[in-house]
Amino acid sequence: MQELANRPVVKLTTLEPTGAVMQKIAEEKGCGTKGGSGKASCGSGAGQNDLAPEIWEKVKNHPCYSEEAHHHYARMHVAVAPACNIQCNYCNRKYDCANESRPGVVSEKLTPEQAAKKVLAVASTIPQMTVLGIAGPGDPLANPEKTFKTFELIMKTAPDIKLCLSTNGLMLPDHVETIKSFNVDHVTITINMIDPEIGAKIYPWVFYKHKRYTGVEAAKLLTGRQLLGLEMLTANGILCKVNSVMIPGVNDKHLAEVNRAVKSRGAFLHNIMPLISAPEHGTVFGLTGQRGPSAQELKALQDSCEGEMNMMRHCRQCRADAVGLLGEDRSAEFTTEKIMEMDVNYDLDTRKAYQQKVEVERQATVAAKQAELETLAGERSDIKILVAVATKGGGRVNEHFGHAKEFQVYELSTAGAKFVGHRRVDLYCQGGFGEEDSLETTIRAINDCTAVFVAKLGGCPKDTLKKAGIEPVDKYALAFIEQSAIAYFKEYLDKVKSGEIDHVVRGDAAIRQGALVA
Ligand code: CLF
Ligand code: SF4
Repeated sequence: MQELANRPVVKLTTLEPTGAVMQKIAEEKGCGTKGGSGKASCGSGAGQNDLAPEIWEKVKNHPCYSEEAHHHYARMHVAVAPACNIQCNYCNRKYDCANESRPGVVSEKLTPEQAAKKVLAVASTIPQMTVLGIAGPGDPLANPEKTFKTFELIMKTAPDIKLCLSTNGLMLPDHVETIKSFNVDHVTITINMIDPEIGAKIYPWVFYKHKRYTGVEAAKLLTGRQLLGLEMLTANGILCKVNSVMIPGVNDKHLAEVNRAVKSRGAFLHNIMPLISAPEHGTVFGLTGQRGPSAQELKALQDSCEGEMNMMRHCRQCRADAVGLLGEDRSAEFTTEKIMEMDVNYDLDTRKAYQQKVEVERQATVAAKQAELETLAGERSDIKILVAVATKGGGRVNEHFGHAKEFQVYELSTAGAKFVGHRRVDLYCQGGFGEEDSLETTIRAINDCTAVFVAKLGGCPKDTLKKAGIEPVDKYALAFIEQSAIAYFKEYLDKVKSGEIDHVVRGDAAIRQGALVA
């Protein structure tokens, strides 16, 4: 602890990109523009061979910072930070909403002591839980005492768990030293704009040093503090991810500029997320009918920014009390009432042994993908297709169609299989019978996909999917996703070449907005 507290903190005072310094930081992180392509070599899809060893060590078990890790490792959030110091037009902090998965929603607020107990309970039940994040329901740095007290308790009782923080960035420059002293290696800043005129359409007010700012003045203050905080963190060797909410007609065209600005300041990863906006959320954007992007609009923006920097595409826009693998939510198993009755046995050796087994499975996934990729060697084709996959984790096709709450989407090409997103859906299976309305929303959600891989599905959804032009595929049940996807693509190409099928360019798909029907 003393040793950590003595680590020097680099302070920056300029808001301008710091050129050579930032480039060096970026290069040390594998994020630079080496190779002349301008393409960053870090990011969500990057594996062990793409990153410097010290960076790989930091990201390898973090489900948000490594796409590969998110199939195998879990995170949890503790809702210890209720207050916020700004207002975003897409936010409404809600309590007791079991069916909603979006930031700001929680079922119960916790004290730091309750949070520390919860972490031990989860860590002993879910040994692959490697990261504890504080992400609300307000802003962690608008509640610094509660946030840092929680980190302090967890550092003492569960030293193998990585600490993570997600903030709007307003108070970040004031807390870099403390963040560093608690060994918080991963910080996310939500940056939706660097142009205050655009910011004024997203943030009605900002509360800073006992004064309320509005309009352009508020946005100017916020963007200055966010970029300064980012510079200070990266200069101190802390991995930073930037989250941006894509709001069509407001900041969608501007986010490429944001991408360049955060890259030049050493951000490790950029996560552009769709606006979630429905009237029932009670947000300004929900009530004014501001729409979110379609699946293809989001992908096009992420693709265009990927030329500059690798993009996170597996974000699930988690609740502030989420628990489990990204895409599953086990928070209901860990209410304060249930934790009190639990027999908590936090054992470091048991956790390590379990994680070693997870690593063996993970290596097998990677090896199977590599082997399958060789079958595409020498193939020449511009064809790209998307496939949706029903999975409950482990990198395998292991979920029934009717039980899927989301589908993972992979883009297949001669370069292999690339994770490009996920689509939330309503449960089709409603206790023994199929829900036709859910099937329609599922088809809308994966309408841009050529096929859907499932562990099992019934005759009725099979026929409806086929009619919609989506091929249901259950022959890869329990197999590795990427290996299966590459094998499917090879067959697809062969069929197109032989004239057995025509390649069809699929249309757009809808991103789920409302609460889940579960
Ligand atoms: Fe939580 Fe955020 Fe840490 Fe992850 S979530 S504080 S970096 S541990 Fe992850 Fe959830 Fe997306 Fe956040 S999927 S909302 S990016
Ligand atoms: Fe909500 Fe977070 Fe925005 Fe605060 S910073 S208003 S908690 S989304």
